[in-house]
Amino acid sequence: MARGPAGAAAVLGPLLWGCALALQGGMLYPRESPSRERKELDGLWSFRADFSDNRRQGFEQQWYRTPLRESGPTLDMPVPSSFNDVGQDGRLRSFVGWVWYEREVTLPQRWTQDLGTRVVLRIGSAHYYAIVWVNGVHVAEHEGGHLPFEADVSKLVQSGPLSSCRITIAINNTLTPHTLPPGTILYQKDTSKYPKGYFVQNTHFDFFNYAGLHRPVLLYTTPTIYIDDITITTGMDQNTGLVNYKVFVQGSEHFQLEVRLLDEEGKVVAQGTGDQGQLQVPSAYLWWPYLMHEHPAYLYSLEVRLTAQTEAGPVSDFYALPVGIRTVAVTENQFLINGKPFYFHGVNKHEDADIRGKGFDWPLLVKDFNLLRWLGANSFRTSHYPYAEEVMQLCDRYGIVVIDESPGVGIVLTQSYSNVSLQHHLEVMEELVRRDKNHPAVVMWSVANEPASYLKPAGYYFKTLIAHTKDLDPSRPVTFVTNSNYEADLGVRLGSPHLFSSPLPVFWCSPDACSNALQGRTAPYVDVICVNSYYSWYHDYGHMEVIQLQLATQFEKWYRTYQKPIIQSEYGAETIAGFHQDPPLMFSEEYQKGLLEQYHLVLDQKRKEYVVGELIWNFADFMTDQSPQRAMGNKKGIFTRQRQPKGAAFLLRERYWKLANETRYHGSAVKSQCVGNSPFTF
Ligand code: BDP
Repeated sequence: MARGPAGAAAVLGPLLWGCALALQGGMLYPRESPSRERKELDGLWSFRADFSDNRRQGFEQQWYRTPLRESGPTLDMPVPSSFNDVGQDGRLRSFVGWVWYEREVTLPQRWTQDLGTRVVLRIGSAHYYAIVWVNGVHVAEHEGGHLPFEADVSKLVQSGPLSSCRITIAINNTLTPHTLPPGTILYQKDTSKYPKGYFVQNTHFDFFNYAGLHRPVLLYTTPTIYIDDITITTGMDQNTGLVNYKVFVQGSEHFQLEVRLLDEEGKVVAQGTGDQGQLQVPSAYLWWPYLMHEHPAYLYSLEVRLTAQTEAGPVSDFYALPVGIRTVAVTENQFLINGKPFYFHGVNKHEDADIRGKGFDWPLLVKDFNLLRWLGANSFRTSHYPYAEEVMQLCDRYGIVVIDESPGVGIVLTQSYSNVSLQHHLEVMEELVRRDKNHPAVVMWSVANEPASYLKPAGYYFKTLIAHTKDLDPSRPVTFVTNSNYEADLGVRLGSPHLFSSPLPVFWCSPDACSNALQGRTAPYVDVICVNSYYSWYHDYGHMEVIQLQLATQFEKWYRTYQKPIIQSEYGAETIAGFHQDPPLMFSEEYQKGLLEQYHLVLDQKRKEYVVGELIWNFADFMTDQSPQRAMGNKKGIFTRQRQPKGAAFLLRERYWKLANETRYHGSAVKSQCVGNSPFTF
C-alpha cells in the first residue's frame, strides 16, 4: 500500500507501519489511449548499495537530495532486473538492507506545461520496501515486493522551468516476521565465530529472495478528471452474456460516462451510459480456457469514455479494458467454468531466470507461454506471489487459467500470526484483488502457501483473511494451499457462516452452495482444498511403491472430512538434468518420471470423483538460498532453468494432451490468438 511520509528509520528493524484498511483509488494498468500517454523508464539506472554498518548512510547523507553520482560511486543497473546476479561482487548477491536507484528523465513539454494533464509515476514492483523521491521530494512509500504502486507527480514536474526530473528510489529487501513473505534477521553475537555486527537474513520459503526493481517503471498521463478504476463481473443468462460494470472517476463529481463493448472484429455489441450498469450481449462468445474449446480466450473490449466540462473547456478521458465473459462455480466435487467441469492440468511457476533473477523479461515470458502451450497445460498457480501484470494479460489472451496467489508463503512463526501481520495480509489481498479483479483468466484467489495452519492462531487468521477476500471479490472462490495433515489443519475447516454480499450479482457459488451458506448450514473457509504432498521424496525416500497408498489415503481423508473439490497443488521430485539411472534412483530423470507416473495412477481414479486438478512442482528449476539440500537451486523443474525439457516434460505433455482431449467441451482446433490492440471507436 502506498503510504504517507514515514520514518525511513526502518533499516533492519521491523517494518511496521499501521494502516487503515480500504485502499484509496484504483490501479488500472497504464494503457495508451487518445487521452493517455506512456513513457517507459526501463533501461540503465544509477545504483548504489549502502554497505555502511547500519545501512543508513544514504538517509544520513540524504542521497536523494542531489544526483546519486555526487554522493559516491554508482553502478549501472538494468531495470527491470534483480540486482543480485548481474554483478561480479559476491557481497551484492547476498546484500541485505537499502539499495538506491536513480534515473533522470526528460519529459515532453506538454506534460510539464499543460496543467490539465496529470503525470503519474508507476512502479510495477520494488522488492521489498520502497521510498520514492522526485527531484528530492518524497512522493511515495510502499511495502510489498509484488504489486504496483503509484505517485501523482504532476505538481512537482509542473512547478518550475525544468523539463526533466530526477527519480530516486531506495529499496530495502529485509524480511521480518511481519512482512509478506516473512523472514527473520539473525544477529550472530559470538565474536569467536563471526565478525562484529554480523547478521544473516533467514527465510522460511524455498526461493531466493531476489530484490530490486523487478518490473517496468513508467510515467503516464491522464487528464485531471479521469477514469480511476473499473470493476467488471460477468455472467450468462441462456445465450446472453452479462457484463456488469462500475466505473470510478476522480477529479470531478460532474461528468458523463459512456461505455461500449466491442467484439474481436471491432463491432459494438452493447453500450450503456452512467457509472454502473449491465451490458447484455446476445449470443455472446464465452471466454474458454485453452484446449477446452475450439475458440478459447475470446476477449471483448470495454471502451469507456468520460467527458466533463471545466472552466478551461471540455475534458475527455478514454480507457479500454479487455473483458472475457465467463462464469466460475464450485460444487461439492467439481470446478465449473461456464457451467462445464474444468480440470486443472498445469504447473506451478516462479518468476526466476539466469542473471535477471526475478526481473521481468518479454522473451522469457513468451518462451514460457510457448512451453505451456506445447505442454498442453491449461493453468498455473502464481506460486508464491503475484506475478507481473503482463503475465496476467497473456493468460487472458491465451486462455491459461490462473490461481492467483498472494505472497503469503512461509507463515510459520507464531509472530507472523499477530494482528500486525494479519492487517498487512488483508491489505495485500486488497491490492491484489484491486489489480487482478478484471482478468477472466483468474478463477480463484490463494491467500497463502503452506502456512503453519496447525498453530492455534491460524484458525482466526485464515477465517478473517478468507472472509475479507470474499468480501473484496464475491465472484471468485478462495483457497490457501496446505501441506498439513488433514486432522491438524485449522485453516481449511468448516466455520461460521459467511454471507456473500456484493452490489453486483454473485456468480461463482452454485445454487445449492449459496442457499446452504444463506441458511447458515456450512460456510467453509476455503472453497477448494489445495494440498501439496511429496510422497517418496521428503519421506520414504526412494520408495515409490508407497505413493499410491499414501496419496489415495490423503485424498480420501480430505474429501470425506470436507466434501469439497481437491486440487493436488504440488507434487514432484528433485531431478538433475542429464542424470540417468535405471532402475531409478533419486535425482535421476527416471526417478522423476517414475514418481509422476505413480501419482497419475491415483489422480486418474480420483479425478472421476472429486479431484479437480493437478499442478506439477515445478515448471522450471529455480534459484533458492544455499543449503545442503539444494544443488544450485531447486531442481524439481520439468524444464531446466534455461527452459530445456527433462524427460518428465515429455511424459507430462502426453498426459496433458490426453486429458485435454478427454475434457474438451467443444470443437478441436485451437485458433491462434491475435494479440494486437484495436483502435478506439469513440
Ligand atoms: C513445497 C513448497 C515449495 C517448495 C517445494 C520443494 O510449497 O515452495 O519449493 O516444497 O521443497 O512444500 O521443492
